[in-house]
Amino acid sequence: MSDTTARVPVQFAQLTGRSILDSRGYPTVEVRAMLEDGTRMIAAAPAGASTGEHEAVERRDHGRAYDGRGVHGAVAAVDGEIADLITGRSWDRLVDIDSALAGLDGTGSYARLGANAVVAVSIVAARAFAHTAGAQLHQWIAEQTNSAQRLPVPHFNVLNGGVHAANALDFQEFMIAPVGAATEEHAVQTGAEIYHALAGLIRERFGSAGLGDEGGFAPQIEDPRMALDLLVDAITTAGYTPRVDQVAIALDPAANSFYLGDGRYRVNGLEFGRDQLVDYYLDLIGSYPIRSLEDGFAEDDLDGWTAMATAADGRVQLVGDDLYVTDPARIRDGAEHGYSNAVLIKPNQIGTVSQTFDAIRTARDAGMVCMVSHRSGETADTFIADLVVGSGVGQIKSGAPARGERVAKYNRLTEIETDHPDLPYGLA
Ligand code: 2PG
Ligand code: MG
Repeated sequence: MSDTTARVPVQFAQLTGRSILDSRGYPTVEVRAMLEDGTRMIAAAPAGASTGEHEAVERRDHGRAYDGRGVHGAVAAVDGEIADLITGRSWDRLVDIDSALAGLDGTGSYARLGANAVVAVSIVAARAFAHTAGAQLHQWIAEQTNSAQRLPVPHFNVLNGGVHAANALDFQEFMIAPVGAATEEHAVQTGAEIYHALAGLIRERFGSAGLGDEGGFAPQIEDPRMALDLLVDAITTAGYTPRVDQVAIALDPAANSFYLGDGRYRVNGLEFGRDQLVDYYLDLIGSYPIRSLEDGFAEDDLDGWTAMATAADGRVQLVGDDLYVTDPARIRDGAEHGYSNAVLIKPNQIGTVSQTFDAIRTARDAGMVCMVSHRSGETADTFIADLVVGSGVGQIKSGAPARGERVAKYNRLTEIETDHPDLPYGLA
């Protein structure tokens, strides 16, 4: 973990954990802190479903409750060992707390304390440092990461498939990105209007559709092209222009979930070799206004990543999510090998806020861009909204423009814009 500049010391009087429900109705960890001056703050851990093999490890109880997904062990770690470590002394820097957490855990993956406990503690600590410095969280993050603040292009996940939905669509996420909007407020309005137009089209064509975990619709579609046609129609119906510099499309196929091994994939009932999958993606990119492709290949199919990067030759943003798991070392390696030109940033994949800052710095130093991301299991915590503005990376995905846990982030972005109308909007 790299160094950050010294700030006013923070003293925690109390640190406690609690089990709360996430957006899927499974337990997750909430952490409450009280500072010596009596100020209280709170943070909660999100939870993924399509997780990368190398992510920091959540601690689950594996008992009878909640299908084994209880978090009482993780909460007990916050109330016990972690509170003992953090309370009753003063801390100069967040990185000191985060390093101490890594040391206390001792596993290198937070498997012992639980990454779900650690990330919530680290986020609450970040809030404490911002508060003590008298700064808004996004401003404090800008200072810590030495960034120019920017309001990001939201990538609204409006059609869901893969492991996030019960339909037959193999690709996990079909997103719309109002790249050409003038402001965050306008971007949010654009996303919501297209979402409503899409609801109408789906009602007309399919009668009804379920929802996926991220609030996007999950109609009974199998063919990714049908989903893309729906998106283009919805964008036009809502009165916007489907174009990479206006309302663009972004995909997260999350290819781990349809990887057969040995460079082979199954999409829409068809089997593809890695070169055929490259051609398939290039064909989609040529036919639709797609600006971004995340996890188009499985995390351990590095030849697939290389083939795609070579063939795309910078014409599209290629985002590594499961590939990098927000790990600075993996990002560095990806940059050296040229696997992708972009990195997905999820604090709970790596475990602490300081390591997340490192991941962003590493990507930036390597000339890669970043997109900050929620998880499919979320809470009302809005940390990632401040993270994306403060780090100035210019892109976020937080699901559909509907459902409380998703709009909490978008509403926080427009709140920041209301308070700071001078901040620029758009891609970095
Ligand atoms: C992803 C994420 C978030 P999950 O694959 O990018 O959209 O899904 O949180 O299930 O890993
Ligand atoms: Mg992903």
